[in-house]
Amino acid sequence: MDVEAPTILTNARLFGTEGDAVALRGGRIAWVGALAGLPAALAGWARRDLGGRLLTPAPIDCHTHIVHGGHRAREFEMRLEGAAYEEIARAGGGIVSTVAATRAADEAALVAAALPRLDALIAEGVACVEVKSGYGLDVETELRMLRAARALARARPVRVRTTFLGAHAVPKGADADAYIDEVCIPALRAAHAAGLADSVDGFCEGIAFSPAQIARVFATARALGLPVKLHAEQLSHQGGAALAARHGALSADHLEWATEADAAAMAAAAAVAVLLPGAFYALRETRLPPVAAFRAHGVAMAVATDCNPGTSPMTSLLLAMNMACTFFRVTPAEALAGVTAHAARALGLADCGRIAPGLRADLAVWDVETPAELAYRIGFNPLHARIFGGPEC
Ligand code: DI6
Ligand code: FE
Repeated sequence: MDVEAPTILTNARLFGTEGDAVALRGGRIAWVGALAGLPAALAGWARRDLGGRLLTPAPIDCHTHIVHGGHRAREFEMRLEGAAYEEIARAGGGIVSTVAATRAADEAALVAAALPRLDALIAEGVACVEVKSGYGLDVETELRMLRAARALARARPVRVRTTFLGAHAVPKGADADAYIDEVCIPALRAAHAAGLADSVDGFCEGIAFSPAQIARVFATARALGLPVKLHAEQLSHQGGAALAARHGALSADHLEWATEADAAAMAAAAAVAVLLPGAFYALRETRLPPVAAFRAHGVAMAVATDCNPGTSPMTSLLLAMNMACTFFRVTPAEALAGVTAHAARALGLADCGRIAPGLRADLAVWDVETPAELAYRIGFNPLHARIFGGPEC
């Protein structure tokens, strides 16, 4: 929907705030309220009647790996034949097989491969996507992935936040400690120097990196002034959530093996719990993230696709919402807050994710009557219109 000129959206059902009208100007939300109380100064603005449709903040996918080479359909078949994810990873498949495909792709090829995935997200109204590196595992390819991610924001009307994930896997034949010190940290410094990283992530897991190794990456990130986040407690309990909390992380993600104490530590650090039900589904996990503990301790919960070629080849945030409800028992309203306000927090963004004056006019209009309808249907996209505030606003 084009809203270049000052416009008032009327007859809307608003999610997360009172009123039935929203005024937009210059890519920002100028006013929110009941049309009956419209300020006189706005009386002459153009109006657009939304016909009673639901108006929400545009969804934000706050955890993706959409930039990568190749695919892992063969690994999918192997898992169906009984192989475990960790087994495949230890045998040289898994993440490191995507590393080979990513190293072989130039920047244009990475962008071309990512665009259909990005377009699928945009088709569901998504206005902001986080994109991680982590399939290069050498300085040159990690930076190329981040450049490709930045290029996506020039190719489509969408905002991209980049995350350096050099500590994603140990390259074939390498020593984990040596890799962290000799490749990962220098790559992080180079990415920062080139202005390519908005935040820093790691994979704290038995098949990846220990809390001590991640702590070295985090120390560098903090010294560079970059916020951190962490893949934590996905396949086992390693102490990643507590580590993330100690480092003031924006978020800890996955968290199936997180404990009540982890929830308390995350609450104290105001870290968001990013739930990734696509990976839970694809790996046929049974261990549930401690949603009740997150609620009890007041930990904000976000929901994301984790779109990646191995454990979550999913490009639907609506489906992630449905899975978060069905598998994890979050409520539909929590799922919607999880892809809007809490997703923004997980990225450290204060200018989007809510319908409030001054924020970006990144909005989605849905052909539904209630917020619950968004999470309830499976494989159905009720987006009526998407409003993107623009790259510069
Ligand atoms: N956790 C994930 O879900 C992805 N990375 C990670 O650390 C999986 C990445 C992959 O298997 O390619
Ligand atoms: Fe991930």
